[in-house]
Amino acid sequence: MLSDCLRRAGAATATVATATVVAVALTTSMAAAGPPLAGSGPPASPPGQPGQPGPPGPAGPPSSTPVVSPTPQSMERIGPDVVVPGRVEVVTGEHTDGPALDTLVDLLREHGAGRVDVVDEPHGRTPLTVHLGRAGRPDIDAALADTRAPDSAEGYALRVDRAGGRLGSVALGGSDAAGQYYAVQTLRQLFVTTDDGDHRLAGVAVSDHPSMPLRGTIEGFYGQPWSHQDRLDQLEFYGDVKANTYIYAPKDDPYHRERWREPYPPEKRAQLAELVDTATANHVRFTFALSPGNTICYSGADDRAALLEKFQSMYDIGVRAFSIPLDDIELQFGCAEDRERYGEATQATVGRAQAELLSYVQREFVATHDGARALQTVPTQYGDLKETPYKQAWREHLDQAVVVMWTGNAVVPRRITVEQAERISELYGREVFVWDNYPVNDYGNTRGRLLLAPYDNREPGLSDHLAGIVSNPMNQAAASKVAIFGFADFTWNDRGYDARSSWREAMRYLADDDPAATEALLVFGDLNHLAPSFGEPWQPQAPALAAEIDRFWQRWSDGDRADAVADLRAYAEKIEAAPATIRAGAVDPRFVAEAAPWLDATELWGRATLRMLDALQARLDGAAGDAVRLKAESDALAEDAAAVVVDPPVNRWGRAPVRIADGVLDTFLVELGLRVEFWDVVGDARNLAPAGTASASSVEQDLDRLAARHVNDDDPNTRWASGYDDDSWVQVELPSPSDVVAVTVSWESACADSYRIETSADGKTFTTAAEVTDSTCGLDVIRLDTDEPVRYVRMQGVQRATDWGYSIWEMGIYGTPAE
Ligand code: 14T
Repeated sequence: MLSDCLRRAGAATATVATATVVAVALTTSMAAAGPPLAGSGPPASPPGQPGQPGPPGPAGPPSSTPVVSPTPQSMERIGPDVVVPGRVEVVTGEHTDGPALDTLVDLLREHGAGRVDVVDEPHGRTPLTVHLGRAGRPDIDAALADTRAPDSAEGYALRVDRAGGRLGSVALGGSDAAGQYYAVQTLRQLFVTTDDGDHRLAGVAVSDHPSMPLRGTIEGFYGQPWSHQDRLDQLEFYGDVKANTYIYAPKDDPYHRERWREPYPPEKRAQLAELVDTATANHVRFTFALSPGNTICYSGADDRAALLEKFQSMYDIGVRAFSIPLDDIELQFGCAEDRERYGEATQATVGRAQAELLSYVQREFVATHDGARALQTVPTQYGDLKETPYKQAWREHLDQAVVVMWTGNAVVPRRITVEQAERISELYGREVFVWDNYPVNDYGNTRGRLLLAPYDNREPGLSDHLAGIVSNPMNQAAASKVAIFGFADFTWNDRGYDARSSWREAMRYLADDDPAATEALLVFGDLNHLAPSFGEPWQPQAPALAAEIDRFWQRWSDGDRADAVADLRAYAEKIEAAPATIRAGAVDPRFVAEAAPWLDATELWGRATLRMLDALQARLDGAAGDAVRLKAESDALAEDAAAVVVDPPVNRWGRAPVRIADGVLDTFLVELGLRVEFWDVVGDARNLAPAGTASASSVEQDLDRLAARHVNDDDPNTRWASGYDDDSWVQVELPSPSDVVAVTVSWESACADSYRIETSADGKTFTTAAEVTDSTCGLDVIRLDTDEPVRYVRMQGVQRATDWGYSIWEMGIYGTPAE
């Protein structure tokens, strides 16, 4: 339903009836004012991490302890920083991990060690010795002193100590190879460069291990799959953030889904082989997924053989993890053989056929192939918590080793709780693996959006009940890193996770530690904060900006107008400047390229805001003519901003207008513009609608969450929706008769092809104040020219744009109560 009406957004022209529809195609739909965020404040130390300077010592001045992401399970300052000298000895052993050693040597070289000697025995010939290998090796144990080495998989202990050696020693002990690699990844974040350019390592002890065994992403979206270069870049990134899983499952790779039986052509196969090698070098498990569900004969010998053959070809290039997702298919049988064996297709029979196929692959392939990990799968019922005959069949017939995925209690869940995790474990008879549909932007409500909000609303303690969590990311790979960084942090240490501080760290990572670029990314991320779902958004749009705007109005109504304007100007300047700062060179170039249309729009919205503040200031200074001219300039900039489109499209929704801070910044500019234009009429009054009482001809399915009152509740996250009828209406009764100069209608995707704005003094006789036939299906601004004060303002539908009813997030009524 979304595509129908948004197709026309941006193409609106003004129709003159008794009023004018402003043609600015503000493609607003929804947003929410959220709580202020710590985004622009100083970084908070995540729980369990010291943020205070360490004790001073002769080896170097105290530094504040660096923030390490993912947040370690335990990290403490044990002494002063340790100088990195020009020559360092790295002691290795039989079990030292290759990628860990390579990364370590590179890091030391980048941080002042011109010469790195890799040795088998400690010689002590250099002023600093680094020990790398399995915990338990005598030299490592000695250098770890009392720092405990965890024995769980992927765990490690790290100690940077002034004692030992002339300058000190560094111990990196892993419980396994991956643990060693993660010790080095933590060490990477402990380098401190002093003002004189000297390199030091923070004197800390870390004892760490992941809370969840499976962490990473599933490339599982519809639309253009990631490019080969995207994937190589992602795998390196996963190594940095201690994610160990990448599941290859792009819906639109034909060899993955529609033509699953066919072998990959040689070039594709060679690329996959390179991905496998790169994954291995970063301690990531390349997991190959095949989705045969649309055409497979579950019990057929030929199809079973074809499946194993495809897996074998992947095993041959080094793949050791496999998945068979069965999502988004019909529960039916495609061959007579299945019907003969299981009977007519029902939840129970198809469920059993699927479970038997999966058990067969686990038994005949996984169990017979050296090093292969447990088979993974996605059930067809992946997004609910109901007991069904399907799930019962899986419990009864699915091999206990097979790992089952689940997306939460919806395809895009608002939250995931411990209680839900316990319930789904019972239903599928094992700990499940979460396929989390964030920040994926392949469905209608994500049209025109980059999803840059932090990963949030997943309950601490989930690690006690889950096999792991993976992110289904956006078609834009590098922009997905903002969210994936949070996933990596949460799955490593769910109890230590803080969404806001992790978000800041994600931006710092993308900005290569550049402070100005980090701040610019935080401002930009806020403008792209809305996280949609199949229903209402689960994360609000632009919470930091919304808080600034709230403050503005507060001060405005307190009479502190000049300060209100000045303060908001400072934030608008940050918005306008953010794109140039992001493009200045420090930020991941892939991110910059993907975000280009959103950066363009951000700059224009920033300029439109500054120009509107100029207009307001001019009006405050009594320069009415200047104010009107500046307002017109702002309107033109806003129109340009709203006209920026994503092109060329990688997303399933195709060419689309970009959405930035919608429902927050566009509505604010409209409100300021009306104030400038109708200065004498509007006076101090703001939107009159929230003080009124709404009613409607009907409510979709009589659902309370879609009731009329949501049209004027001042919450852009909630909406009214009508029954499926062209004649439906919604109205607001104002507290007293008022002179109304404009009405705004913020449409949800179920918008109108044509409608009227009607007014009434008594609620019985209505007069047409405007006829709208060119709705933006976004934010319509309708000026009224009423002779008499009105009490009622009604949106009277004429023709719907979709098969649904009419749906409006917010209706605004601007004017002033009559004398
Ligand atoms: F397998 C599942 F876990 C899953 O989430 N499957 C798809 C996934 O590929 C897609 O990226 C995601 C978000 O759109 O949702 C699932 O696909 C849909 C798409 C729909 F339009 C599921 C239901 C829909 F109505």
